[in-house]
This record gives sequence, C-alpha cells and structure tokens, in this order.
Amino acid sequence: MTRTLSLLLLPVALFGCELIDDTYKGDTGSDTGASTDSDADGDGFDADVDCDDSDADVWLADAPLSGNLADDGFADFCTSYCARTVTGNLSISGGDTSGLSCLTEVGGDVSISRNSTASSVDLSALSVIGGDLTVYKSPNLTDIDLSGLTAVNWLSIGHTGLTSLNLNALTASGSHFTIANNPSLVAAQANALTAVGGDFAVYDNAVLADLQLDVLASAGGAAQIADNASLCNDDAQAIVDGMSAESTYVNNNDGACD
Ligand SMILES: [Ca+2]
Ligand SMILES: [Ca+2]
Repeated sequence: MTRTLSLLLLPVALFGCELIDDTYKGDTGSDTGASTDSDADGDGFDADVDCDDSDADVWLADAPLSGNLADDGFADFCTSYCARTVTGNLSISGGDTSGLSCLTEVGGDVSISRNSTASSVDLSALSVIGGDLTVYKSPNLTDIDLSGLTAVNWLSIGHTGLTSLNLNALTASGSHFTIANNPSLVAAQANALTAVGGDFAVYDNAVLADLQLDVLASAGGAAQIADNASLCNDDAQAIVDGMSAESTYVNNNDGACD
C-alpha cells in the first residue's frame, strides 16, 4: 500500500473502522484495521520483501549456490527464486535445463560435456560467465539459448548439432573465441561483440552461410575465418578487414556471394 493511502486511512483506523479487510490482496494475517500490507500476487510475501510481487511462484532474492552445479541439481535450483547465481562451475550432460530459468551468473566455467545427450539447452537468463564456455562434441545438441550472455572469458563451440547461434548480447570475450566444426550451423550472430581477448576463429562449419559480427573491432591474437564451404569469402574478408589482430587468415570460404 502506498504511503499516501496509508495516511488517508489512518483516521479511519483510529476510530475502529476497517476499510480493508484481511483478505485484501492476499493479506491473511490477523491484523485488523487499515492494513499496511501490499501483497499483489497473494503468495504471502509483501511487496517490500517479495522479489517479484506480480508472480506468486517466486519471492526469494538471490542466494548464490556455493560450489558447482550439475544435472542432478537443476530441477529445484530456481524454486521460489527470481534470480540466482552459482559461484562455481555449471556442467550439463543431458539434464532438463528448464529448471535453470532463473540462472543469471556462473562464477566459474560452463561446459556442455562431451557426448551430452541434451538436445536443447535453455540458458536464456544467463548474463555472465566468469570463466570459460565450452560446448564440445555434443552432436545431439541442436538448440542453445545464450541470447542474454554479455560476458565470458574463453568461448569455444565445436562439434555440435546446432543450426543457429545467437550471441547478440555478448560485448567481449576475455580470451579466445572459436566456432568450429559444427556441421549443421547455418547462422551465427554476435552483433554486439567488439573485442576478443585472444584468438578469433570461425572454421570448418560446412553450411554456415550467415555470419554476422557487425562491430567486431579487435582480437588480441590471430583472426581466422576459413574452410566454411557455404560462406562468401568476400564477406569473411570484410569482417577480418574491419578488425585489428596480430595476424589474419581468410581462405576457402566457398559459398556464393550476394
Ligand atoms: Ca507477494
Ligand atoms: Ca511473488
């Protein structure tokens, strides 16, 4: 309840009248008179302590999970939380990642391990990876939502079944950035990425025809776009020409050019 409304009701309460009863907006307390509670979603937690007073399924502010998180911890990880972080590593080997809908930050590494059975991975709320992101030898993986990722150290995505990759929130990688050997990957976008701390490499993605890196300006190491059979070589060259790097290599991108 707003302070203004509380003040307006104060004289009424003083005279023993009750304009707002204990069922108002989920107020089930025993207090009588003018209630000062405001629990819009009726989950029993007032707005001042409820992390989201429009969603009755959540009320807890972040309590970081200390340590590592793996598949057996996904199901209950977000129960009652609006947002939650992990201090250690996150490893995914095939578990249902829908339980990670509140995960915003991983302090350590994120890995989708070799031969993971996961076909779809939802990390849509994940904004920061303090360590490395490694997605490797997971041919079953056809979809991963990293659309909210803004920061990572080393990014490596290879030997997956991904068909598209949206990294459009990512502004920088602290170390290497590699997308390689993804035989089904048609489109990859990282249109906010300005700087790669180490080597930049996109190679051996046979059907990659749409590679977008609109603002990439620098790589701390080498820059390579090569052996992508469906990518226009001139487009690849333009990306590399627009950035500074220790060395550059653009070759064997044999796709048609518009
Ligand atoms: Ca509430
Ligand atoms: Ca709530």
